[in-house]
Amino acid sequence: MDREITALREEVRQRIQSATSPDTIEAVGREMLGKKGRLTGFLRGMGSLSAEERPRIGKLVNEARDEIQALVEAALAAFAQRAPVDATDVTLPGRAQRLGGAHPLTRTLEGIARIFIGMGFTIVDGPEIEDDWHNFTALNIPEDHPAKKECFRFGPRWLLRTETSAAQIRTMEKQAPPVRILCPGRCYRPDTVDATHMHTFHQVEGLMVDEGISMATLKGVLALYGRQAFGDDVQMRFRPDFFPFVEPGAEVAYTCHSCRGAGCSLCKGTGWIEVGGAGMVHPNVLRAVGYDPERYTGFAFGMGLERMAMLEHRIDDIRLFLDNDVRFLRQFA
Ligand code: 2NL
Repeated sequence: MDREITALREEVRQRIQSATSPDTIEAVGREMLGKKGRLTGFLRGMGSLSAEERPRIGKLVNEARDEIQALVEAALAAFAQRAPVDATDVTLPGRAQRLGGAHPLTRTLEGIARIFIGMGFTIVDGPEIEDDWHNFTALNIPEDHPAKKECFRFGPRWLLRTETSAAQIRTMEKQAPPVRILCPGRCYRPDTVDATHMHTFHQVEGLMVDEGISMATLKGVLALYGRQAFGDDVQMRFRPDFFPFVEPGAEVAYTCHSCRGAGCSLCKGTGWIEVGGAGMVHPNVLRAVGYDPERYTGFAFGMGLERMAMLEHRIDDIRLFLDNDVRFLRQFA
């Protein structure tokens, strides 16, 4: 019995030392000292001892009980003193919260859209997965045109739109003139990627169709846009250009907003910045959407949103817009 009591004391010492929670310590206390506890069991078994043995063993059990009780209490007190691991240090300064911001393309688009909204244009969107008819056929693009091969196709009918004109065709199909819409959106072309070409890019196209719309209306609207976008003293230049969906077609440029026409690195010394193309909507396009070209005329224009943002911020690589590297994006937020 002596040895058993000594072993029990040793076991308690070890278990309390390795205990990781107050609950475990209390459990050890109950296991030893409770009503049916292992140490209490020795007291019950004392009836079978001789009269000489009884006081000696009784003393041993009492000593063991006192030690276990003291160990349990000391260990519990130590736990109570220890700071909880997840405690909050209320004296630490708070973590700074970083504010997000709009993507530079979004900001450039907002600047363009605000000007056209001011002239009565409505913003319209369309699907990025288009069919051959809306993306090409309705736009007077012939079946053998190379552009029809320069696109991401899902089959003979479906493709990723290569321009936002398709959304404008859809608007005209649904709505009779007058039409005055601005169509910004994501477009896709399988171009070889470099600093100025990206497979995924954005266009902003505008369309105005009504009775009596002329090349003069087009020049008036784009001159007004130029003045509001680049300043009152800006000059606009129209040069003949060809797009299958317009006739006549023009390339549109403004005097460089950086050097005011004197020539600098932004305009490559020419004094002019080309921002896009425009023209009078081709009668075949009007017919394709069910408009009578004898009654209605219209103009359309298109510009590349990335190019506009690159000119605005002197960004030299179009790929940055899709990288979503915060070190780039943060500079515009
Ligand atoms: C450019 C040139 C252009 C159009 C887009 C258009 C749309 C319809 C009908 C006729 Cl629905 N035309 N869009 C017209 C001329 C030029 O874009 O350089 N874009 C980046």
